[in-house]
Order: sequence, then C-alpha cells, then structure tokens
Amino acid sequence: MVVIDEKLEPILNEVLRRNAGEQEFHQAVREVLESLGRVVAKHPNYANNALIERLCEPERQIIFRVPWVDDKGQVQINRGFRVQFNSALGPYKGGIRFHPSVNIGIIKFLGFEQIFKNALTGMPIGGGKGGSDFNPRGRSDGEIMRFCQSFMTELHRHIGEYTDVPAGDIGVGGREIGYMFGQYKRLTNRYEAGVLTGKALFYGGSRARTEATGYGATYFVERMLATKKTTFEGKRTVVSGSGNVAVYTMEKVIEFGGKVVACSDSNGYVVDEKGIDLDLVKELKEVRRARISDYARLKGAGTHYVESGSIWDVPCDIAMPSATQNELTGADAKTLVKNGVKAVGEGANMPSTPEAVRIFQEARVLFAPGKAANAGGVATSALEMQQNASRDSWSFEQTEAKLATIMRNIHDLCAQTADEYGAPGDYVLGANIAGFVRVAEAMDALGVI
Ligand code: NDP
Ligand code: 2IT
Repeated sequence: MVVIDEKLEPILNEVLRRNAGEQEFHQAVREVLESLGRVVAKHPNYANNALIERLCEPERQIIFRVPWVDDKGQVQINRGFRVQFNSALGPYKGGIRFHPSVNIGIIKFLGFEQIFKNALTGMPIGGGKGGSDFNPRGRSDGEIMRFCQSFMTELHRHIGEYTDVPAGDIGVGGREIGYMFGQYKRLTNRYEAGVLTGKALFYGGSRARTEATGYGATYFVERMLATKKTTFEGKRTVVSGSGNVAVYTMEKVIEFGGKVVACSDSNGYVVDEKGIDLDLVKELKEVRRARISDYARLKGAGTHYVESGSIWDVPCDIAMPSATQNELTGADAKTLVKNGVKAVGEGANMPSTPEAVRIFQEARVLFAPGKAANAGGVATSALEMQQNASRDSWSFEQTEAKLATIMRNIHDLCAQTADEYGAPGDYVLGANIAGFVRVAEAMDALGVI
C-alpha cells in the first residue's frame, strides 16, 4: 500500500474517525491524500490554515425525507441527499443518483471526487453530489414523476443557478431531469434554465451532453494511447454497464475503429464476437428499459450471455469500466493483465478498487482514473450553463469540438503534472495533484471560510 505523508496521516485519521463506516468516502479521500505528499513537500503553504482538513469536510450536507404515493396508493418513504462539498471555484456542481445502494457515504465519496474532477475541467464549477436510495427499477412513469416531484419539493430550496446545479447520474437521465425541472419551475415560478443540466434540447439542454461522458472518456483514452503511438483501430474493447456512459463510450470507440465485444448490466454480461450491435443496445436500454440478457436472446447465434460472473474475464486490449464504484477488483485486474490489457479508462466514478489500480500501475498498463477520464460529462454540463446564461444554443459539432479540446487538455495537464512531480505516466497522481492545486489556490485566496 502507498504510504501517506506524515503530515497528512493525522488528517486521514480524523476523516476516518469523523465519518465512521463510510468506506467509499474513506477510499476516495485516502487515494487523494496519498498523492498530496509531494505537493505539500513542494508548496508547504497548501497545508496552512487547515486547508486540506477543510477540503475533506463538506461545506453543507442536506438529508431529507421523500414521501410519495405509488401506483397502488401506498405511501412510500425514501431518503434524499445533497452534499454541497466545495464552492471555491464556482457553484456546487454534480449529479443526482437514484439507486438503492445510495447512502451518505456514497454521496460524500462522489461529491469529494467531483471537486477535483470539476477543477480539472478548468471551468468555474465547485463540487457537489446528491441522490436517493429510491430504486427506479420496475417503477411506472407516473411513479418516477411523483418521486422526482417530491424529491424536488425539498431540494429546490437548496439549489439555484448561482448556488448549486445538479444533473444526472445512475438512475437519473433526461426523463428524471425533466420532471425535476418542471417541479422546480412550478415551485419557484422562475424559468431558470441554468439550475439543472442534462435537460432535453427543446427546453434549454445542450447538444452533446447526452453523449459527453462516454465520448469524453474515449477522447481521453485516445490521447493516452497516442503517447504510446497507438490508436483504437482494431482494438478489442470491453465496456461494462449499458447505461448512459457505457452506450456513448461504445459509440465513440466504434467510431474510432475499435471493436466492442462485451457490455453488461447489474445482472450479467453479453459477449458478441462480431462486435456489439449498438442500435440494439440503445433500443433495449433507452427505449424498452429492458435487460442486457435480452440482447443475446434476440441476437441468438454468435452471442452469449453470462449471468453474474465478471465481464473482466473477457479478453481485451482496452477496458472501460462504466457502471459503478468498485466493480473492477484486484482479481479482475490480474485477469485483465494476464490477458494482455493495454489501457484502462474509467468512465464510472472509482470503478477500480485500490488493489486493481495498483496492479495496473505495476504492470505499466495505461490507466486513466475516473476523475479525469469521465470529466467530459460535467464539462459539457458547464457548457450547457454557458449556453443558458447567454440564452444561446450551439451546434452539435461546435459543442463536441469544445468537449474534445477540454478532454485533450485534461489529459495533457495530468500527464505534465505527473512528469513535474517525478511520476511520469501516473495519471492518478497527475489528476489528483492538478485538481487539488486549482482548488487549493482558490481556497487560499478566499481566506478561512
Ligand atoms: P445509468 O443509470 O445510465 O447506467 C448505469 C449502468 O451501470 C447500468 O447498466 C446499470 O445496470 C449498471 N450498474 C449500476 N449499478 C450497478 C451495480 N451496483 N452493479 C453492476 N452494475 C451496475 O448511469 P450512468 O451511465 O450515468 O453512470 C455510470 C457511471 O458513470 C456511474 O459511476 C456514474 O457516477 C458515472 N458518471 C456518470 C456521468 C453522467 O454524465 N451520467 C458523468 C460522470 C460519471 P442496471 O440497469 O442493471 O442497474
Ligand atoms: O459524476 C459526474 O460527473 C456526473 N454525474 C455528471 C455531473 C454533472 O453535473 O454533469
């Protein structure tokens, strides 16, 4: 395990003590603090005024009851969260997740990661995250709408264009953003387009936001491959998940000449040696809200579905975990390395366990951490905010070109920072340090707040 700098160890210990039982939050903080020893050695001022301690403590944490009525007339209760972690660089910005596994520790890990990710984009956005333990699976459209309305009935008092700007994440896509925006508009009597991002095009959304996270992760990996004078062309690629990030990762990988041979959902994974038929995945997931097992059932010969099991058993050159946290374990990383994986690009937030990251790095596999590689989603959200603020709307090409530039800049910033701090090729260190320095400079300038 990486040793934590002696100045930073008491900070980590205090985070562990104060946030007992929040394992994912501990994991996220530990990973960042492991990278910061070299910064504090070079710039001791960043350790002054308890700057790092303040960075690890959310500015505000909101937990609320979300009552709603299901289709049978039964009252259901869920728990809602919004963690407003850091606003040194701009209004809090980050997604909302609806998944039964959501708890305060999960939202804090996501909010903490978001601070550095958003800083890496170079755009004026702070870090936050929200969600609920509501399980959308099997719920009717009416139930989803009533849940979203109830969730927003409380959340609306805490957000705003200049305060906190939520977007989607797991279980929250265009439909849910629409219902939440509708309720916000009704409660506030304001058409405040910039209060949420990920909106549909006809009421203030940005072109390319839907595609942005997956496209962005693929641009990042393309740039990373270029440092080794190689490309996606002909590379076997495995993408976990089949949601928003996974679908648009697959789309761009295919456009770049890669061959996507497997994808998954929480029940299992499907392998198609001819290359995944993305139109079918989109039809199943975006229209029918069906299971990935249906892919193999409909396609038949040449494809197979594996219930449970690990998608990382499928041999590939490039792995793009795009489902959820800790979905790629140390054992999976060993299998991938044994099978000759050359690059790993995290579309999801923290999908690789710390052991998996260590195994990839020791094997000198190109490894792009989520907070850098998946920043294209939030960056395009910031572009949506720009369009809303100027009451403008850009073409797909213009927006995607900006996204591509942002991703290449993030890649280069991480690579240069890793070089500067004596760890060439270590994108984890590069991302953590580069993101931290931007936030630290702003926090330092703002005084003890
Ligand atoms: P979606 O809800 O669209 O899709 C999530 C996908 O991951 C589904 O295929 C889902 O399967 C699978 N999944 C979710 N939870 C689990 C689990 N516990 N075990 C196995 N599979 C699971 O979400 P997104 O695509 O938006 O998000 C995916 C990841 O990307 C998350 O880590 C998110 O935080 C991250 N991310 C998202 C961004 C965005 O713009 N949307 C931006 C940056 C990061 P099933 O349908 O069976 O649940
Ligand atoms: O994890 C993430 O970066 C997101 N879910 C997107 C956040 C956003 O505000 O677009």
